[in-house]
Amino acid sequence: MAADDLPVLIVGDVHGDIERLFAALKPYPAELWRTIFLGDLVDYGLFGVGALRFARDRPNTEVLLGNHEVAMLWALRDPTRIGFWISIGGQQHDLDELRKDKPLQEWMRTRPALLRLPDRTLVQHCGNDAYLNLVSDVQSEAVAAVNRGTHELLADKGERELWDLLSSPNVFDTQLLRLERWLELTHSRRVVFGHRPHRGSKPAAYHDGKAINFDGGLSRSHRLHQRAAPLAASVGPLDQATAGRQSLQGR
Ligand SMILES: [Mn+2]
Repeated sequence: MAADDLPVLIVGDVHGDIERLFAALKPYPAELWRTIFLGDLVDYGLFGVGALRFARDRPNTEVLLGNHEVAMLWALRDPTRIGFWISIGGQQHDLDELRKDKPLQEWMRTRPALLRLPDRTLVQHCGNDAYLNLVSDVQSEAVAAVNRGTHELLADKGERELWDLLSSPNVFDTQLLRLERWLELTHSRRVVFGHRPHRGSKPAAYHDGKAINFDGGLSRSHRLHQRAAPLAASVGPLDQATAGRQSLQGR
Protein backbone atom coordinates (compact mmCIF):
# COMPACT_ATOMS: atom_id res chain seq x y z
CA MET A 1 0.00 0.00 0.00
CA ALA A 2 1.37 3.40 -0.93
CA ALA A 3 2.03 5.69 2.03
CA ASP A 4 -0.56 8.12 0.66
CA ASP A 5 -3.33 5.58 1.31
CA LEU A 6 -2.38 4.95 4.93
CA PRO A 7 -3.84 6.78 7.92
CA VAL A 8 -1.49 9.48 9.18
CA LEU A 9 0.37 9.16 12.47
CA ILE A 10 1.96 12.33 13.87
CA VAL A 11 5.03 12.25 16.12
CA GLY A 12 5.87 15.43 18.04
CA ASP A 13 9.32 16.54 19.23
CA VAL A 14 11.28 13.46 20.38
CA HIS A 15 14.38 15.23 21.76
CA GLY A 16 16.53 12.17 22.21
CA ASP A 17 14.16 10.09 24.31
CA ILE A 18 14.16 6.96 22.15
CA GLU A 19 12.78 4.80 24.93
CA ARG A 20 9.57 6.82 25.21
CA LEU A 21 9.44 7.07 21.40
CA PHE A 22 9.44 3.27 21.07
CA ALA A 23 6.76 2.97 23.74
CA ALA A 24 4.62 5.59 22.00
CA LEU A 25 4.94 3.88 18.59
CA LYS A 26 4.17 0.40 19.85
CA PRO A 27 0.42 0.56 19.01
CA TYR A 28 1.23 1.85 15.49
CA PRO A 29 3.09 -0.67 13.28
CA ALA A 30 5.08 1.09 10.56
CA GLU A 31 3.44 -0.83 7.73
CA LEU A 32 -0.05 0.33 8.75
CA TRP A 33 0.66 4.05 9.19
CA ARG A 34 2.10 6.97 7.29
CA THR A 35 4.31 8.34 10.05
CA ILE A 36 5.34 11.99 10.12
CA PHE A 37 7.89 13.34 12.59
CA LEU A 38 7.56 17.07 13.31
CA GLY A 39 11.32 17.67 13.75
CA ASP A 40 13.49 18.21 16.86
CA LEU A 41 14.45 14.57 17.24
CA VAL A 42 17.81 15.63 18.70
CA ASP A 43 19.12 17.45 21.81
CA TYR A 44 18.27 17.28 25.54
CA GLY A 45 18.06 13.46 25.54
CA LEU A 46 20.97 11.10 24.97
CA PHE A 47 19.81 9.39 21.78
CA GLY A 48 19.28 12.13 19.23
CA VAL A 49 21.24 10.53 16.41
CA GLY A 50 19.67 7.20 17.30
CA ALA A 51 16.23 8.75 16.96
CA LEU A 52 17.16 10.27 13.59
CA ARG A 53 18.43 6.95 12.23
CA PHE A 54 15.37 5.13 13.51
CA ALA A 55 12.99 7.65 11.90
CA ARG A 56 14.96 7.64 8.65
CA ASP A 57 14.77 3.85 8.40
CA ARG A 58 11.16 3.37 9.50
CA PRO A 59 8.99 2.45 6.49
CA ASN A 60 6.33 4.92 5.25
CA THR A 61 7.90 7.67 7.31
CA GLU A 62 8.74 11.32 6.70
CA VAL A 63 10.78 13.61 8.92
CA LEU A 64 10.49 17.39 8.96
CA LEU A 65 13.29 19.76 9.89
CA GLY A 66 13.24 21.32 13.37
CA ASN A 67 15.30 24.18 14.75
CA HIS A 68 17.41 21.73 16.78
CA GLU A 69 18.47 19.79 13.68
CA VAL A 70 19.54 23.10 12.15
CA ALA A 71 21.54 24.05 15.25
CA MET A 72 23.28 20.68 15.17
CA LEU A 73 24.15 20.98 11.47
CA TRP A 74 25.42 24.48 12.20
CA ALA A 75 27.68 23.19 14.99
CA LEU A 76 28.90 20.46 12.65
CA ARG A 77 29.97 22.93 9.99
CA ASP A 78 31.17 25.73 12.29
CA PRO A 79 32.91 24.59 15.53
CA THR A 80 32.49 28.08 17.04
CA ARG A 81 28.78 27.23 17.29
CA ILE A 82 29.27 24.09 19.38
CA GLY A 83 29.08 26.00 22.68
CA PHE A 84 25.77 27.54 21.72
CA TRP A 85 24.41 24.20 20.57
CA ILE A 86 25.47 22.50 23.83
CA SER A 87 23.66 25.30 25.69
CA ILE A 88 20.39 24.32 24.00
CA GLY A 89 20.75 20.66 24.90
CA GLY A 90 23.26 19.45 22.29
CA GLN A 91 25.02 16.17 23.14
CA GLN A 92 28.70 16.06 22.19
CA HIS A 93 28.62 12.29 21.56
CA ASP A 94 25.77 12.79 19.08
CA LEU A 95 27.80 15.39 17.19
CA ASP A 96 30.80 13.01 17.09
CA GLU A 97 28.51 10.31 15.75
CA LEU A 98 27.00 12.60 13.10
CA ARG A 99 30.48 13.73 12.02
CA LYS A 100 31.35 10.14 11.12
CA ASP A 101 28.13 9.59 9.18
CA LYS A 102 28.17 11.55 5.93
CA PRO A 103 24.98 9.95 4.52
CA LEU A 104 23.07 10.92 7.66
CA GLN A 105 24.33 14.52 7.34
CA GLU A 106 23.17 14.63 3.74
CA TRP A 107 19.81 13.14 4.68
CA MET A 108 19.34 15.80 7.38
CA ARG A 109 20.20 18.60 4.97
CA THR A 110 17.53 17.45 2.56
CA ARG A 111 14.61 17.18 5.00
CA PRO A 112 11.61 19.38 4.11
CA ALA A 113 10.40 22.26 6.27
CA LEU A 114 6.80 21.86 5.13
CA LEU A 115 4.68 18.93 4.03
CA ARG A 116 1.18 19.15 2.63
CA LEU A 117 -0.96 16.05 2.78
CA PRO A 118 -3.60 15.05 0.22
CA ASP A 119 -6.38 16.07 2.65
CA ARG A 120 -4.86 19.59 2.71
CA THR A 121 -3.30 19.28 6.12
CA LEU A 122 -0.06 21.27 6.33
CA VAL A 123 2.62 19.84 8.60
CA GLN A 124 5.54 21.91 9.93
CA HIS A 125 7.81 22.29 12.97
CA CYS A 126 6.88 25.61 14.53
CA GLY A 127 3.38 27.07 14.67
CA ASN A 128 4.34 30.27 12.92
CA ASP A 129 4.16 31.79 9.43
CA ALA A 130 7.81 32.93 9.48
CA TYR A 131 8.44 30.32 6.79
CA LEU A 132 7.15 33.01 4.44
CA ASN A 133 10.54 34.75 4.71
CA LEU A 134 11.78 32.07 2.33
CA VAL A 135 9.22 32.90 -0.35
CA SER A 136 10.47 35.73 -2.56
CA ASP A 137 7.86 35.39 -5.28
CA VAL A 138 4.34 35.44 -3.83
CA GLN A 139 3.03 33.97 -7.07
CA SER A 140 5.00 30.79 -6.59
CA GLU A 141 3.67 27.68 -4.93
CA ALA A 142 4.43 28.50 -1.29
CA VAL A 143 5.12 25.02 0.08
CA ALA A 144 7.56 24.13 -2.69
CA ALA A 145 9.21 27.57 -2.46
CA VAL A 146 9.76 27.22 1.30
CA ASN A 147 11.31 23.78 0.91
CA ARG A 148 13.53 25.01 -1.90
CA GLY A 149 14.67 27.98 0.18
CA THR A 150 15.34 25.69 3.14
CA HIS A 151 17.59 23.43 1.10
CA GLU A 152 19.47 26.35 -0.38
CA LEU A 153 20.20 27.75 3.08
CA LEU A 154 21.40 24.40 4.40
CA ALA A 155 23.60 23.88 1.37
CA ASP A 156 25.21 27.32 1.56
CA LYS A 157 25.96 28.30 5.17
CA GLY A 158 22.54 29.76 5.80
CA GLU A 159 21.98 27.99 9.13
CA ARG A 160 21.65 31.23 11.09
CA GLU A 161 18.70 32.44 9.05
CA LEU A 162 17.07 29.03 9.18
CA TRP A 163 17.66 28.73 12.92
CA ASP A 164 15.96 32.09 13.51
CA LEU A 165 13.05 31.14 11.32
CA LEU A 166 12.47 27.69 12.80
CA SER A 167 12.85 29.04 16.35
CA SER A 168 9.93 31.42 15.89
CA PRO A 169 7.37 31.02 18.66
CA ASN A 170 4.09 29.20 18.15
CA VAL A 171 1.48 31.89 17.44
CA PHE A 172 -1.35 30.09 15.69
CA ASP A 173 -3.09 29.22 18.95
CA THR A 174 -3.62 32.90 19.74
CA GLN A 175 -3.46 34.65 16.35
CA LEU A 176 -6.37 33.47 14.25
CA LEU A 177 -5.94 36.01 11.44
CA ARG A 178 -2.32 35.00 10.87
CA LEU A 179 -3.35 31.36 10.94
CA GLU A 180 -6.07 31.93 8.35
CA ARG A 181 -3.77 33.91 6.09
CA TRP A 182 -1.13 31.19 6.30
CA LEU A 183 -3.66 28.48 5.47
CA GLU A 184 -4.87 30.48 2.51
CA LEU A 185 -1.36 31.12 1.18
CA THR A 186 -0.49 27.45 1.43
CA HIS A 187 -3.86 26.20 0.16
CA SER A 188 -4.37 24.22 3.35
CA ARG A 189 -7.35 23.70 5.63
CA ARG A 190 -5.47 23.04 8.86
CA VAL A 191 -1.90 23.03 10.17
CA VAL A 192 -0.13 20.59 12.47
CA PHE A 193 3.01 21.61 14.36
CA GLY A 194 5.12 20.89 17.44
CA HIS A 195 8.03 22.93 18.80
CA ARG A 196 6.76 23.89 22.25
CA PRO A 197 4.98 21.62 24.73
CA HIS A 198 1.27 22.32 25.03
CA ARG A 199 0.98 20.64 28.45
CA GLY A 200 -2.30 18.89 27.68
CA SER A 201 -2.95 15.14 27.91
CA LYS A 202 -3.63 14.87 24.16
CA PRO A 203 -2.66 16.97 21.12
CA ALA A 204 -3.96 20.50 21.57
CA ALA A 205 -6.44 21.62 18.90
CA TYR A 206 -7.19 25.34 18.45
CA HIS A 207 -9.70 27.28 16.35
CA ASP A 208 -12.01 24.35 15.56
CA GLY A 209 -9.06 22.11 14.77
CA LYS A 210 -7.49 24.46 12.22
CA ALA A 211 -4.25 24.44 14.28
CA ILE A 212 -3.06 21.39 16.22
CA ASN A 213 0.01 21.14 18.45
CA PHE A 214 1.46 17.62 18.80
CA ASP A 215 4.38 18.52 21.06
CA GLY A 216 3.37 16.97 24.36
CA GLY A 217 6.80 17.21 25.98
CA LEU A 218 7.70 13.58 25.22
CA SER A 219 11.36 13.71 26.25
CA ARG A 220 12.12 13.31 29.92
CA SER A 221 15.29 15.32 29.34
CA HIS A 222 13.49 18.37 27.93
CA ARG A 223 13.78 21.44 30.12
CA LEU A 224 10.00 21.84 29.89
CA HIS A 225 9.17 18.18 30.42
CA GLN A 226 6.43 17.59 32.94
CA ARG A 227 6.44 14.43 34.95
CA ALA A 228 3.89 11.94 33.65
CA ALA A 229 3.30 13.77 30.36
CA PRO A 230 1.30 11.08 28.53
CA LEU A 231 2.71 9.53 25.34
CA ALA A 232 -0.58 10.27 23.56
CA ALA A 233 0.02 14.00 24.02
CA SER A 234 2.83 13.75 21.42
CA VAL A 235 2.13 10.69 19.28
CA GLY A 236 -1.18 9.72 17.75
CA PRO A 237 -3.40 9.52 14.67
CA LEU A 238 -3.97 12.87 12.97
CA ASP A 239 -7.66 12.24 12.65
CA GLN A 240 -8.15 11.45 16.30
CA ALA A 241 -6.85 14.88 17.31
CA THR A 242 -10.07 16.55 16.20
CA ALA A 243 -12.43 13.56 16.18
CA GLY A 244 -14.42 14.56 19.25
CA ARG A 245 -14.97 18.04 17.95
CA GLN A 246 -15.98 16.82 14.50
CA SER A 247 -18.57 14.43 15.87
CA LEU A 248 -20.01 17.23 17.93
CA GLN A 249 -20.48 19.15 14.72
CA GLY A 250 -22.15 16.13 13.14
CA ARG A 251 -19.37 15.52 10.65
MN1 LIG B 1 11.65 23.22 18.27
